[in-house]
Amino acid sequence: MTTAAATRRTPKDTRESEHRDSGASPSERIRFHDYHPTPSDVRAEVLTGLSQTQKRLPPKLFYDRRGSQLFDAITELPEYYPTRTEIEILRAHGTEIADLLGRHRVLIELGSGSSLKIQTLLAALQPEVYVPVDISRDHLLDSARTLAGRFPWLRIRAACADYSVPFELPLDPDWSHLTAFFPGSSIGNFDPDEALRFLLRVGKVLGSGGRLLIGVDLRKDPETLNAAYNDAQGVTADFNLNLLAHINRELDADFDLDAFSHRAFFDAEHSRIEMHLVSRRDQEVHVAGSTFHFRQDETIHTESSYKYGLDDFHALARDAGFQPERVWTDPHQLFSVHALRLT
Ligand code: AVI
Repeated sequence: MTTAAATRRTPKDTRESEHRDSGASPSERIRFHDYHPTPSDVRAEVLTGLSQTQKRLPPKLFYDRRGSQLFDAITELPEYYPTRTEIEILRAHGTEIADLLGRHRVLIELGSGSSLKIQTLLAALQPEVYVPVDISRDHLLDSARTLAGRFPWLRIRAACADYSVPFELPLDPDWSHLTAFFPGSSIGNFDPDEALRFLLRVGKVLGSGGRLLIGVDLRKDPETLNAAYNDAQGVTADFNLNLLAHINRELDADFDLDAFSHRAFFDAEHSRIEMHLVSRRDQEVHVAGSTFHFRQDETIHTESSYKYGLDDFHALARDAGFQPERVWTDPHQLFSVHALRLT
């Protein structure tokens, strides 16, 4: 099985605008492919989510430009341990990771997160081509430019895409031995059945022998988890509320940000953090021509962030056809990085 054909969308859905940036030479090494969801896809998803008994909004809508900046700020908070712990693991075991993965032509990154992580990996693996995939166009281009400047030998094929649904990637058919990096425990933002479907899709893209290096947050005491999603500076609250600002702008909605507040808590039964926006009062909100009623204290579920045991994650990976090869953790067992190989 090769490349993206398995997940190709119909031409009608795919609005690809490939171009080489003109100007300075780092830009000449960047090609940009736009498979971003259409406004009507977003509208339908938002209207459906707000029509349910437990109102929901998809977490991918956090990541407009401001949301991506707020997420970057979250990764530097003292309470938010995942990012710095994952970076520590990648640094401490970088040589071993590079030896295991080997040098391949192509490195795909799903959800281009902190540029520190990918820089460590690019330096270790030295691929010819780097394929970052992210839903935030601005963020993707900003980081592609930075990396093209830092790694003069690197070609970049940036894909603006929503990887939470079947997605296409700008891969050449003759590329083999693909390696993908899915950092930051973004796998935890999928419900378990979605996580399985996602891993199956990634497997199809990678093809036989392909490898996935994936960061997974581990189950731990509720105090540490609750603190990580309720930081003292309120950055996570701003990140959560910014989702409403994004919808106001994108879907001509009139959410009053002062009329909602942030709530996050660990649900031990499902082993997940749940993030919600809580309506401070009875109110009506208009979104894309539809009216939604909120009672005081009614919530919108905006994100789940699942925390795995090592064995649970291995079982999930195996169900998706991956063989766990190695796992690295930090001394406090806060976070894990897994090398998986497609059998
Ligand atoms: C991107 N994702 C893995 C983050 C998480 O921890 O689930 C998003 C986040 N939400 C609140 N803080 C960070």
